Amino acid sequence: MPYWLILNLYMSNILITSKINPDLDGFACVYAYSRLLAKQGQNVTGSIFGIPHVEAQYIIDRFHIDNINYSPHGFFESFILVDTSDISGMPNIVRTKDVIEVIDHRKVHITDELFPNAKIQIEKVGASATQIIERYQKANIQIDEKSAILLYSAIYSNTLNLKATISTQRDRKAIDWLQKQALIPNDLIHDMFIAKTEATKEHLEKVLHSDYKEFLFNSRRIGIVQLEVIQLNTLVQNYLDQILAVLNDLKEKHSLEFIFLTAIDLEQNFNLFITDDSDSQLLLSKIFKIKFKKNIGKKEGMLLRKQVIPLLLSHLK
Ligand SMILES: [Mn+2]
Repeated sequence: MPYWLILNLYMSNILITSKINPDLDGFACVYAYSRLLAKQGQNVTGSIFGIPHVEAQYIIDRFHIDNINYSPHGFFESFILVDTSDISGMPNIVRTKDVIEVIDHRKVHITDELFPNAKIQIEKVGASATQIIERYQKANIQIDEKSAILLYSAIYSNTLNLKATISTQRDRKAIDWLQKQALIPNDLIHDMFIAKTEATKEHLEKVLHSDYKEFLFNSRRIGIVQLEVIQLNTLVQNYLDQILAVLNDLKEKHSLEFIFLTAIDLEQNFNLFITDDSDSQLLLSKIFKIKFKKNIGKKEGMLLRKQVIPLLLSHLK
C-alpha cells in the first residue's frame, strides 16, 4: 500500500459543504473555511453541490475561482455544514449523524436533534461569512485574497447591501477587517449588483416565481413577490407589463385575495409596490399612505418583505 494511502486512511477525511445550489454566502463559507482548516493541518475537502446563485457566479468568474470541488465522489468520514443547518436542501452525501460541526445564522429549532454529534454555532448575524471571518481572526491565520473577496461580497449580498435588518455590528466589523487583509476593488459590490440586476431582467419570470411567497391571514390568502435590484425605476418602467402578467397568473393559480410585488432598490432608499389588482392597491395605499400611479406605488424608506408582513397582518385583523 502506498504511503499516502495509508496516511489517508489514518487522517479523518472531512467534507465541508453548504446547501445545494448555494448562494454567495454558502459558497464563500465553503471555500474560505476549508482553506482555514487545511492551513490548520486538517484533511478537508470543500465542495459545492448544484449551481451557485448568480452573485456567486459573478465573483467566481471575475476572480477566476476555479480551485473548488463540485459534487465529489468517494467516502467522507465526517461532515461540516456552513450557512445551513436544515435537512432541506442538504446534499445526499451528508450523513447527519456524522456531521461534526454546523455554522449557520438561521435559527432552526431541531438542529440539536438533527446533528447529535455536532458542535453547533448558530448566531444572529447577517451572514455566515462573518462567522468564518471571526474564525480566521481567532486563529490568527492569514486569509488568502480569493477567500477575502468571497467573504466580503457574501456579507453585502446576504445583508442586501447592509440594509437588511439582519445586519449587525459584527458584519460591519468583519468588512472593515477584510478591507485591511486584501485588495478589494472599489466598485466590486456595485458591479455584483449590476450582474444580479441583469440576470433578473434576463430571467424575470423565473425570478419572480422563485421569490413568490404565500401567507394566510384569517383565511385570507395573500401572495407577495419580492425583487431586489439596482436601478429599480428603470427596470419597472421597462418590464411593467411582464411583471403584472406574472402577478395575475399567480393570483389565479393560487386563488389569492391579494397579490403584489414589493421591490427594493439595493442602492437607494425606497420601495416600489406593484399590482394592478384594485383591492391590493387599496390595502397598500391605506397601510403605507401611498398613491398608486399606473399600478406603481412608491414608498420612501426601505422595507423588506418580512417587515411588510406584520404590517399587513395588523391591518387585516
Ligand atoms: Mn447566509
